Amino acid sequence: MRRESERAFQSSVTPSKSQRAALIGLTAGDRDSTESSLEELARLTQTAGAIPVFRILQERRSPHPGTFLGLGKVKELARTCDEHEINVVIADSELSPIQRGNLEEIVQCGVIDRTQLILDIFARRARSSEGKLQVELAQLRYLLPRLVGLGRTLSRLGGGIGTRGPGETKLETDRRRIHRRLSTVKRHIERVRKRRAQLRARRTKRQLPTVALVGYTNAGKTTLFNRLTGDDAVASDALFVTLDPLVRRLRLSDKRTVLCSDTVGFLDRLPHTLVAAFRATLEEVADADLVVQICDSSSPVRDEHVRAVQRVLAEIGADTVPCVVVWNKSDLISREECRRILLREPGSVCLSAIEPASRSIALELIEKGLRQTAADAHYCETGRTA
Ligand SMILES: Nc1nc2c(ncn2[C@@H]2O[C@H](COP(=O)(O)OP(=O)(O)OP(=O)(O)O)[C@@H](O)[C@H]2O)c(=O)[nH]1
Ligand SMILES: [Mg+2]
Repeated sequence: MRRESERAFQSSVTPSKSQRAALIGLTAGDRDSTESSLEELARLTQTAGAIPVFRILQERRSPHPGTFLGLGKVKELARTCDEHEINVVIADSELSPIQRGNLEEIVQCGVIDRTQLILDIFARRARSSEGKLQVELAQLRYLLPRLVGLGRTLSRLGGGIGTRGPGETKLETDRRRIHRRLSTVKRHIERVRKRRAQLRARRTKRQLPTVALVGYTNAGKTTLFNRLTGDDAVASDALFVTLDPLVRRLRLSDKRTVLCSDTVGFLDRLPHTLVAAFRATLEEVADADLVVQICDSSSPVRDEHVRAVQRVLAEIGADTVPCVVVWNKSDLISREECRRILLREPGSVCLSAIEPASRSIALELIEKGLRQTAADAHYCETGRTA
């Protein structure tokens, strides 16, 4: 029997280039960080296949309970949307069903929020059945409490961004069906999770240490992974290119073999439903012997990115795994800036994963990190085969 939501995935229409988006956000004073958040929302919008046409940022301590932006701003938004022939408004924070419904009435076009946009991108990117299941779980959990508010949005968007996945068809009219589907998906994921745990246990038995590359989306994880392992996984300037974890063998200079994994990128305010749904994938990270955190040194908000990654690591229980830091894309910053970073963060390295020389720098860092781990945990002498 074809599954309801599978059919929804397959029938989703790729948004045409003509889908035009307006971005809206609130700032409570720190304008710089809100603007960089809107900048990120614009990149996410492009990743989802739409064109971010204009942005409205309003200074407000808290969102208007009925319309998110204040009433005056909403009127301005409606006028500008009309002028620019906007098809979808995307809010930088989560919207309540009431806010969404009211905004749609006033603006007369579809309205989605940041979480829905990210879920949509994940739905688009998921390739493996495991990835698809995890995205579906996140979507169902997001949909369930919002069924009332979503009806109008879904019909109005007509298959554009934010409409991918379950919810387009009869799902929203039948909570029981969603619940049933939820438990089926959870069962499947549990099976995947057990299989992964068995695989990990087998690796542990073979005494192969694992190294997990983590970092903000677009930091260059896959580029460095390819450089280290000689693989040719897809690396690209779009966001969330990697969703399914990849594991490859990596030979260290002392001839030891370790397993290196590349995985889904993190993001500031990554929807909790997604983190929870991707738990099976992210357990790879929590179980690693060493985490290599890759940061884009050229990003003007690199410190925020580092903090966001650390928050997700804590959320998945990986914050106690020994960690080394790579400042990537050093070709885009000055030598002086590199020196400043390294002074502030001793033990980390600056490199450029697109340059061949980065391989030995990263390898040395990983070897040092593993030696440290070994020293701390009597790595070689004790318990890995226990
Ligand atoms: N200039 C420069 N660009 C880099 C460097 N490393 C990666 N890139 C580019 O940055 C973009 C993102 O690289 P990826 O390796 O796909 O990044 P990722 O962290 O795997 O991204 P996701 O899987 O989407 O989370 C690509 O266009 C790379 O070519 C670097 O050292 N310097
Ligand atoms: Mg990647």
